[in-house]
Amino acid sequence: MAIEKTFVAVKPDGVRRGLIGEIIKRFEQRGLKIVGMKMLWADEEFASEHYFEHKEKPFFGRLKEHITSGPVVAMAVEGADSISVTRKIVGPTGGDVAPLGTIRGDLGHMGIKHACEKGKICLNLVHASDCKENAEREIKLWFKPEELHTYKRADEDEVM
Ligand code: IDP
Ligand code: MG
Repeated sequence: MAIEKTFVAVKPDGVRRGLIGEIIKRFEQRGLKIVGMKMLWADEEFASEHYFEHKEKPFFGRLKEHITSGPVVAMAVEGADSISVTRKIVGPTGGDVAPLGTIRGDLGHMGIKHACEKGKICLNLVHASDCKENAEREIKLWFKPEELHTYKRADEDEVM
């Protein structure tokens, strides 16, 4: 078990649906620590950098269009194995296949396109880094060093 930092964002569809608090709660209640947080509206160049691993994908243009369509709540999330734990909390990419209990499974809205279909971007509310390399790269992209904080959660001392 390693203490890691990872990057999580409430995407514009999550912000527009009024789910910022509900989404943040899921990470906090699991014991993860928010060590950086801000709202910002990415432009196309920034979006290209964030999603650079998808630049050859047919949906790259639509992906950038979506992430730049409104403000994003960006977070640096710290905790034991936080990269894999946040991915578990978020659930698989398609909201239609994501299990109940995950953010995408619980909050996927049947009236809004949340399945990953060809030619569409699935509106799945949240982003979470998928590996250590991307977590480090994404935190560096979204946060200045002085925007990341070190503090103790009250429950950290409760562990025997
Ligand atoms: P992830 O967010 O679960 O890590 P990625 O494969 O990194 O999924 O894709 C980034 C985002 O691009 C997804 O969250 C989703 O919004 C969108 N996306 C991924 N694959 C597809 C697809 O096949 N069709 C439509 N949208 C997709
Ligand atoms: Mg991804």
